[in-house]
Amino acid sequence: MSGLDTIAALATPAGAGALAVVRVSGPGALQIAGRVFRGRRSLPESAPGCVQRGRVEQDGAVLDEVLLTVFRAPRSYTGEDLVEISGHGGSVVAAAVLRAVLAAGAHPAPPGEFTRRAFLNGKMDLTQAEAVMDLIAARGEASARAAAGQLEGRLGRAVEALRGDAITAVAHLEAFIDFPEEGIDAEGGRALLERVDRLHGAVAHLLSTADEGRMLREGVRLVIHGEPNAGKSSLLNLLVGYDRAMVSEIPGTTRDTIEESLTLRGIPFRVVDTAGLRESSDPLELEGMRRTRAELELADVSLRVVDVTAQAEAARPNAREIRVLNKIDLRPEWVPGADEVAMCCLDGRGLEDLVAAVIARTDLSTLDRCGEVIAVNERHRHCLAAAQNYLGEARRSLQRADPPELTALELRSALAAIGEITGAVETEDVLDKIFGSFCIGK
Ligand SMILES: Nc1nc2c(ncn2[C@@H]2O[C@H](COP(=O)(O)OP(=O)(O)O)[C@@H](O)[C@H]2O)c(=O)[nH]1
Ligand SMILES: [Mg+2]
Repeated sequence: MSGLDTIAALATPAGAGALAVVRVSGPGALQIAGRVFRGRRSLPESAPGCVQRGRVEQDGAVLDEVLLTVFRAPRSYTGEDLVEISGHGGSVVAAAVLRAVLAAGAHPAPPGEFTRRAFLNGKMDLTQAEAVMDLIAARGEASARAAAGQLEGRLGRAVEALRGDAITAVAHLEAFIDFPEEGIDAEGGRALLERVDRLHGAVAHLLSTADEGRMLREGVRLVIHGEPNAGKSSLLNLLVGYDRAMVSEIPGTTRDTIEESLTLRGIPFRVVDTAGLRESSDPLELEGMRRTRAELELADVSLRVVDVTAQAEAARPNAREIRVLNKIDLRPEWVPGADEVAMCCLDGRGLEDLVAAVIARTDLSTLDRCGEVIAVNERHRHCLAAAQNYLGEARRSLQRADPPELTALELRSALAAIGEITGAVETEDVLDKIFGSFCIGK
């Protein structure tokens, strides 16, 4: 689709609601909306930011009474002329308004097209465009706050700062390339090495937020495991608040893993109940146990459920594991140790302690912190990991005292990988930096 098309789509969810908003964006937005809208003033002449009441009509029939808002390029979400038609939120009426706009000359917008145009028109960088999607998809308040921070530009600014440093380093090297007879002197080499090291550290720091980013976006993987009959399925049911998994006194009831989504104190989780681990020759149970082990490999936090009435097993310390001493109602004298929580899944005793312990293990402990957190996504992680590799190569190249062209090659690759995060183009910037900060003509 060319950028010159005018696109339209329903911006609110399908179904009955108070309002439905049809968005129209592109050079023909006002003309097209003007063909279906009957208000006091003609749309193409209306002032930016103006809201008008009127009717949407098609072939002389009134479809809806609406409020229409006009945004003029470049001061709109997409950076193009944009019209928002706010009508009644019935699925039939909203679809009819959209059809009328399409019949008047707009093209149906593909998914994400409004935000894609906002990026192409420089209204936001790529991390902000991604944050729009994250904010909409957020399943917990913590995720929403982190996404709002990214939308506001927090990650974009951090990446731009990295890029600025990388550009300076490249510019520094370019100066040596321009005067090859002099080579990189010892002091210049040391300064460059320090700069590359700092950059490497900053990239590593951003990279270290990838786990938090995944947990906030996809949910923390919480895996419940333990011996048969310990009360694992009872715990899952207690956490999700309804009888999701079958519970019985027959060991081996849960054969397959069962996964459910839930939110605890604003943090999204994916809770997995698993088949108990024990000696067995039943092929179905063996497959269930294989799945249990596979889930444990992926767990962010695991809950080892122990039946306090059964033989106590030796505790194996594990930073990501919490021991749940279940059936405490049958052994009220039992006192939990560190990294242990006493529970009764029948009446929910200990649940608050368990939730607190789980959240403490996620590193996302407080919502306030999530408001400040920079948590990169998988794409950013990929770019940062590439940048880290190139910076490592650049470092080795400097230490070997390679010709500056070779080191510059690695640094430029790092710069490109970093620039990919925000969608920036780097070559012009490098040239600007060189001419701006070095006295090449000297
Ligand atoms: N007294 C008592 N019984 C429990 C408790 N939690 C689970 N049970 C019982 O223990 C049995 C096994 O529970 P289940 O959740 O199926 O265990 P799983 O095999 O680990 O999934 C069932 O009969 C439950 O009702 C508890 O806290 N106290
Ligand atoms: Mg079970």
